[in-house]
Amino acid sequence: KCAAAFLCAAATVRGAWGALSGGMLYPRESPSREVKDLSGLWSFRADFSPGRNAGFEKSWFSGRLSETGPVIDMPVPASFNDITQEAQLRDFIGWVWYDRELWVPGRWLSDEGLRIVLRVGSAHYYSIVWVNGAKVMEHEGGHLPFEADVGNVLRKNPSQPCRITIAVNNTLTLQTLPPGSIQHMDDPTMYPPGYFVQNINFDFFNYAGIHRPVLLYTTPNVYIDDIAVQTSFADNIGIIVYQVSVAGSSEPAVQVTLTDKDGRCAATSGGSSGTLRVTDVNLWWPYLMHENPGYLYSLEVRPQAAASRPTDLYALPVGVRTVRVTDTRFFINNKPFYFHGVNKHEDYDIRGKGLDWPLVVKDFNLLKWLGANSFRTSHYPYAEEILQMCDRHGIVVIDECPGVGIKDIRSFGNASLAHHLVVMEELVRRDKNHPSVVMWSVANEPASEMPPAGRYFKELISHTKALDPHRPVTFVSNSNFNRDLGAPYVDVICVNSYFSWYRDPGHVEVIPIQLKTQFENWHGKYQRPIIQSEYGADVVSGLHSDPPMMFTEEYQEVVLQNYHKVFDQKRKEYVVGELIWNFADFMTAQGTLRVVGNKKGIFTRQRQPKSGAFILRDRYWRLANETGRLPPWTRYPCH
Ligand code: BDP
Repeated sequence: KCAAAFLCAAATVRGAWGALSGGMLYPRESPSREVKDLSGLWSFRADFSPGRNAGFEKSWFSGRLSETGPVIDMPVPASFNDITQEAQLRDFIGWVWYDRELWVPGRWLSDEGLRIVLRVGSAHYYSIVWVNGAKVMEHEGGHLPFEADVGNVLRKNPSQPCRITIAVNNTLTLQTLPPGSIQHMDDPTMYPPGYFVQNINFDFFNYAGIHRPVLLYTTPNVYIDDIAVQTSFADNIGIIVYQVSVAGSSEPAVQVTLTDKDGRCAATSGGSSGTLRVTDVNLWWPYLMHENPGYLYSLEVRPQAAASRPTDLYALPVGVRTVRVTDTRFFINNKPFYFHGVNKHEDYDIRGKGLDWPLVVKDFNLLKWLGANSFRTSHYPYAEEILQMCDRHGIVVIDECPGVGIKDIRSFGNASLAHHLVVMEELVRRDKNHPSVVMWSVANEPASEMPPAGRYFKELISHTKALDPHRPVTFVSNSNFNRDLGAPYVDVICVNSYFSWYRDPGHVEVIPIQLKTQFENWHGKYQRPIIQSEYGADVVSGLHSDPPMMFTEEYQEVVLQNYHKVFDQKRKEYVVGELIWNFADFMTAQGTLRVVGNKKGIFTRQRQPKSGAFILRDRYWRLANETGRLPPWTRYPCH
């Protein structure tokens, strides 16, 4: 099989799974750390050779990419798919190659007391990285960062510019997250020689490339490798239990200072682990739950190196808050919290899943306009920069891993589980300190009624709880409540349903009875709080019909209103949230059910509101006024 070779290439480089080493602190500048952002134009070539293996056979990493064939400009960060006019590149499966050259500051190279770290914010899906032709790291999986100390490689050639080469393969297998499979079409009367497609079981375009910034940053050789904080409070005293791991020194003394928003010292401590107590603490509150949401302290950590060596400094934003779940309620800071929010995607015209600041800020403005207090990172971890915005603005997050489309029984085996556990470790390692993150979601709509799902989810969820005993864990189900083998292990039931859409299309009148039955079944059986984690209807913006018909703005409105009636009854009992599917229209694979993408957004892909957005806005501000403590000037519609 022609394409088998490039799968083998992916298989031979696999093996990076295994124990995680080191922390994954977000690279921040400080007096001891510098950051060089390599965003911009890189050279790019997709390997269209039949086996997709020419790059390895001809060692494209050993010189400039432009020396081994034609290259095009490719922006980083961005998906490569929609950048050119070529359908072949949009739908490409296999290895793509990026490289660029840069000068590393001379003082970085001459100072042997510095580590120089190369970090990729995320690349989809399997990545291999070389510096000046020497392999420095491999990573499996999109949506999460990876990094390596490249100081030694760079110092070998201080007078030359530094060349970074990154090969990325978007091939999915039954053991990757998300899973996928390559199908070869062997009938020569129907398909050209070597023809194959990649099958996926998820409903968003499989964008690929370098999706988040590539950075070089420095730290001293004795450096803060990781920090973990756990917060609580008693009366007006905030309690921050911290743990610092310092690398490069066997017994470092650590000094910790907590400063408030105005830069005043709120508490201090010494030692690599300890407890800080903050009097008259400002708690971290969600947006619309308090007049001063998203309050962040800064935890300044300094290991004491030998007098002659530079001292590292890392300042971690910290929000003091608690999360607790009972069988009917979700509490933040001991107050019942109701999720009135959205599901999102990282998705936009041209850049696909590439991090894009104007889009990020626009989306936060829209969330606030809407009165949304939360979102789920459907169906993979979002950029750290987005979570930092959530921390600062008080937007609550259900943090989901890329466990989407697990539908094939072969994706419930040991290899899949082992990889899923590593991905959860990477996710918790990255996001554990974000106050906005209140729950982990280990999967979306897996085939959780299949026999192996019981053991799979039992292990996956208990492992996740061991990684982080302080946050509830869920996965999002659309299985039959009675046959769901994973549900017994979750803290909160998250259910997706599309009444009057995929089932009973056109019959909005069935929504109230079916939704009521859904809630009563799930709560009756599992005695857990429930979030309606998806519901909605496609709308081609601008289509109208009265009485409503599917795909018109009026139909989405009336679907929403019918769901809302039942939410209002059941939120008095045990329903703790509602998340619309979806915040905005987004691109999908082509198919008979999709009109240039999924149109269930309440905003178009270009972020213009459909009429459903106004229904939701009225509702969310009403809910906020009922459940929050808003000062008069923030109340809708004056906001
Ligand atoms: C749900 C999936 C989501 C889809 C949505 C839909 O979780 O990813 O986009 O259906 O069909 O089942 O619109």
